[in-house]
Amino acid sequence: MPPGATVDSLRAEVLRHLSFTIAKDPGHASLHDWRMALSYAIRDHIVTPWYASTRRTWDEDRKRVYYLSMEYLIGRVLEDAAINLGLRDMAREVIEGLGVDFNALVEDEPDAALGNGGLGRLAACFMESMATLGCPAYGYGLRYEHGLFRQRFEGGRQVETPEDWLVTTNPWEFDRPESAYTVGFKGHVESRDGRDVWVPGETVTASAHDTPVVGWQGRWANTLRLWSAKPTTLFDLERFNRGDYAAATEPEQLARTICRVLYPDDTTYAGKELRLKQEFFLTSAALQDILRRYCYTHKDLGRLPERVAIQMNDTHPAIAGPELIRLLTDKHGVDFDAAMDVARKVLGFTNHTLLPEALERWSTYLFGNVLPRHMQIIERIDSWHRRTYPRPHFVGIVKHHEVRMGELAFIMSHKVNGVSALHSKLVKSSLFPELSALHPDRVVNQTNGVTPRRWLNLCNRPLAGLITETIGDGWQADLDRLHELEPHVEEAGFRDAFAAAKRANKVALTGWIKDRTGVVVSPDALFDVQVKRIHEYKRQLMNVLQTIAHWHAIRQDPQADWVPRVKIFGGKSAPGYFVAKEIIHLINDTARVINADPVVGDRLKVVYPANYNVSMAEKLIPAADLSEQISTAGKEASGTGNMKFMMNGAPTIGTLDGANVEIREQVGAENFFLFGMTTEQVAERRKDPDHARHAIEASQPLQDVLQMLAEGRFSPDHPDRYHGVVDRVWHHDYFLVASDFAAYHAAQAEVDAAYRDPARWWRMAAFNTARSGFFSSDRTIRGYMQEIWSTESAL
Ligand code: B1N
Repeated sequence: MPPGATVDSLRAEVLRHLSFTIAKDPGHASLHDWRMALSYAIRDHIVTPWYASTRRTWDEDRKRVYYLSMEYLIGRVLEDAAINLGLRDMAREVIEGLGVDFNALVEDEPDAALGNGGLGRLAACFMESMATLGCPAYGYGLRYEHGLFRQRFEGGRQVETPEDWLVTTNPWEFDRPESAYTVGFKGHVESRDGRDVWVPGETVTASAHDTPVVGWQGRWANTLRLWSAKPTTLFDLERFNRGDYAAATEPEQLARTICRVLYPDDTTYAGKELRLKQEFFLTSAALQDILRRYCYTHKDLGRLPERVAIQMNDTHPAIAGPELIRLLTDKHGVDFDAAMDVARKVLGFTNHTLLPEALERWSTYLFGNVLPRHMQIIERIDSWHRRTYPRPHFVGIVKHHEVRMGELAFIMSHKVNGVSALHSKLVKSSLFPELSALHPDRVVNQTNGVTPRRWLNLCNRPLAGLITETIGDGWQADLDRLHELEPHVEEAGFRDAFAAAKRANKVALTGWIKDRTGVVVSPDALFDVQVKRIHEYKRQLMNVLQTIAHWHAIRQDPQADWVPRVKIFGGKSAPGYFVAKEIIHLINDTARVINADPVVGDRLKVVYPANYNVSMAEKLIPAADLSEQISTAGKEASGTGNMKFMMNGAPTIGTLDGANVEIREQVGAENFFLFGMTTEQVAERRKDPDHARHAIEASQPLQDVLQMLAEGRFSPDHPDRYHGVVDRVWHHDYFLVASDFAAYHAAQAEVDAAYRDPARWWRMAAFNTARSGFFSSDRTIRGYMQEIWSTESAL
């Protein structure tokens, strides 16, 4: 808690902001006004540690980490900042004392949704952990005017509407118009005095907006610097005077489009010119800012790696390699070989997916048009690498008239990392086999993690309270201490308290589900949750097919001893991803039929609240009994939702994919519902061209489900709606839904058996929490600091 902060002083600060910042009197203030007043009052307490951290970093000439990411999926800020400052309970008391509903005030804040899914949320967790650990760092990103679209269902179909988080003032950002840089596009390259000079055809100005990120207990704060684009010249007065009004506003148009909207695709690559411009805009502004800050106190750019580490979050900012070379050579007169040496010591690259459809490659035509000087530099890097590391069949950066951003990022980095043990192994062996052979020490692993401050302490107050009661305070910043819970797991009293905490969260969620979806569910049922982006490889389809099989079995024998279940789905599809949208429609159609079935009643309900986001995750995950992590082995690079469920005491039903492998290792095989083929078995299985047919013929439940779908049981208004789905399972089942179905169905029966035995179940659940310490993003960040960034904590 900040020294001297009391309920009285905080109340006075809130009232002062209400009067003098918002200019409202308490009798006429709206919920929004109160939220703004409290946000400013809390923000004031961040400024002191923020300023102190920045000062210390300058005074001690510390190495800084720069995290470059096109996405930051932050969620709400107010409660997170308050809890880290130790002011949350005080804030609640102040606000309730003023006659305002604190929960409603917190929920009035829009989510900052500047990301699609796991990759963006990871960046947000990393920012929080770097602040908690006192790692001097800046996050660089784009200040999208519209974050990830809002999802609605119309007749069960996903409909997207624009998101509008900046419509009301964002109290967490500070505009820094003095930190501005020019970013160019297009044009041509000229030779002047033997040096190549890029003369851009278009320019925009990048202008900074800073958000402080405060760590646990307010001991350190870093900066998230988001760029917005401004026209370099307001408009072309000469053209305007000639009467060419449209052309006169072209610079404004370009600037407005660049930061207008987040690309809503997760793990697909579109190849759009605007996306390339966004990526270069972020990267160039960030690098200019980094070099300016370095040159403020240092002269020798050769020693940049001693003070600067830059991490590329996937290939999206991989243009950082050539841009750094350009700035060092063209602007600062460093020679090419020296620049290559510096760049490669400074840059690190994290790969987040093996899916070929996500790997960025630009046509040399488009790339050369938008970034002509960078195209030249990339060709020079490519031939430098071929010369320096000769190899007979080498795959270079430029091939078949395409620039491959993965290879570029690999070559320009001193370390390349995957995001789970399995994924990093596959990065080495299947994604970059040639490059890994040439650079055997380059690929390393850093298994993902999540911040326990938001994903346990903030979102699950009942469980956080129980943990503190049992092992004392301090686990929030030292999550391995959760192991101290293990001896208590054998005590019935502790297990009862653990179950009671879960029940409190489930009761709260039932009310919320009723409000959001109209469906009444019982907190006595097993809450089975699959929340994540909708994608074929994540196999929500397998989950819904199994739900139908389960429904069918209940109907056959309604009086049997069924464990009541609520199947909870959440997630968005990319707007253009037809197959994923069909799966959404199917889940909603299935829910409608099952929830209205009087024979089944409370034994099975299906709910799919629209618009899954960070704030919804904070409600669903603490109330989950079972975590669905059922991707085709080898496809989910890591997953981070899986870690949040584990922390909150929900055992996993899952495949040996991504971080599931390590979750199972940590929690013990007896506390994990494993099923399905391994990565190797998946490859083997695909060799059988009739794998799906063989699997369907061997499973009566699956046959029945596909039959019902084909007959239109879930789409009576449009009986052939799911013919495409059925046909794909039979004939184009690339993600092996059919082949893993029977094992999944059997594992679900295992779950029921475990749930029937409360002592067994709560033991499993509590072990999940007790053994989740490894998945703190603090552990991940320590790994990056030691093995990639060579940097130390300033605390
Ligand atoms: O990154 C997460 C992982 O936990 C997930 O397994 C992985 O799927 C996710 C292109 C991506 N990989 N690639 C993306 C996002 C946006 C985009 O435009 C690709 N997201 C992931 C964190 O490591």
